[in-house]
Amino acid sequence: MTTMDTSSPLADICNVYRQDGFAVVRGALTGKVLARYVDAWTAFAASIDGRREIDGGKTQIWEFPDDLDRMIHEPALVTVATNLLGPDVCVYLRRILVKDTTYSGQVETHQDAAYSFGNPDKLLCMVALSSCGPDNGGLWYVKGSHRFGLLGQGTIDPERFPPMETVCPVLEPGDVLLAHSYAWHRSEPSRNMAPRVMFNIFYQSASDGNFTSRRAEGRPPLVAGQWRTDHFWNRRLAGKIFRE
Ligand SMILES: O=C(O)CCC(=O)C(=O)O
Repeated sequence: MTTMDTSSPLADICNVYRQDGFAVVRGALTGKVLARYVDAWTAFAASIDGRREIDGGKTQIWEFPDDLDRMIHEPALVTVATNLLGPDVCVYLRRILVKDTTYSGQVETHQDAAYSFGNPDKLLCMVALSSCGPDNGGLWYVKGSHRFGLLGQGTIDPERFPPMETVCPVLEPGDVLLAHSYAWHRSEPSRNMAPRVMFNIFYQSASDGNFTSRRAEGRPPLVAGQWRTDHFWNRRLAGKIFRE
């Protein structure tokens, strides 16, 4: 397994991201900031008491309190996003991806760009709120796979492509896995059922007003710069755009 240089400055991390399609920022959130989010998750998880929607073969939590949602504005994350996407950045989606004793299944190799809308140049941030690794169903990414561009929906068979290394970065709370929305990834069943909690934010250029949110939002949250569009579409609340 490839290990990342934990002392890389942001520029180096961005270069690894461009080269491999993913990279890790160690300790992006630390101290009281991190503790606030971990506590907010712990309180929220207790309040929903294991009740989760299994959606698309995985546990995705789309609705959660503002004290977790606030993470989309964290300067450490927004700084990475502006470095990779330019000065004007908004949020395409945010959700919490969980594996634990309630759900511990696997997700086959795919790319997220095939399931999202608007500009595919989206930056996925997976902020670890627990330890995440191969033993508890962590994410495996295929190095360089983003270079094949948009392949469409469904399971991708890496055997049909030239050999590429697949790695499962081990994350500790506060670490962030960055990934391009073209990057192929999968997750294996949890072996030890220890909670694997990732707060997942998709950032995109603020020239793109497509988004998906269950909140009553007319436009996605702007986290840096200014709007570069006045066309907004919340796929989840606004419904289908095609006649059947
Ligand atoms: O939660 C997981 O293990 C996988 C999630 C994922 O790959 C996705 O939603 O694109």
